[in-house]
Amino acid sequence: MVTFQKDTLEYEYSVLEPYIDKETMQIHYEKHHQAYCDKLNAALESIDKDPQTLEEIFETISEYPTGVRNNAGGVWNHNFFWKSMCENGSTLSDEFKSKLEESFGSIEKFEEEFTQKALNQFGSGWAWLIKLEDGSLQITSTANQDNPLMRDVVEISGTPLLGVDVWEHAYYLKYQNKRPDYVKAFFNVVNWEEVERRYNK
Ligand code: MN3
Repeated sequence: MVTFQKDTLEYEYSVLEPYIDKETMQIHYEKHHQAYCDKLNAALESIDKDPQTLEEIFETISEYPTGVRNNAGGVWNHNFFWKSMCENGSTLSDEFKSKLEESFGSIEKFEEEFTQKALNQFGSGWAWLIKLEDGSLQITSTANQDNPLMRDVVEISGTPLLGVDVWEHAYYLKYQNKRPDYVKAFFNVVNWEEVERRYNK
């Protein structure tokens, strides 16, 4: 059986400050993300499937118990989230900027729509920018730790390009109940180079 582990964090906990604080990063990575790994590995022990990758689990997610769905999502989503951010954010290329403008009208409108999705996600979940099969961009959200790659359970499926964690544990220490301030701050640390790399893959 494969033991799933979280990816190594490629930067120090403090580099996303003042937007995402060091303490939140540390607890989020060391405690929350680790807990998803541990619970996923435990949940897989009690079933007779032997998936080799998280994506393999996602492909037929409805055949797995809820514990696997929640925790496999938790492991994948956080690996993805850490790589979606970098110190001071990275610059949007002209090409991808045009792509966003074409899809949403302007960068500001993209940010507005993405923020609205993040704010309207009731309770815990994620807001996403995804790529559909025809190459077009769409903004969506998922509940809990669901992921747009879980085709048989999500409303809109696609390839995730950017995601923001809107569970309270992602922002409560610094922003308390002010999710809008957290999402606004998130845009300062988006790693657009990584987003674009995902789009072109
Ligand atoms: Mn989280």
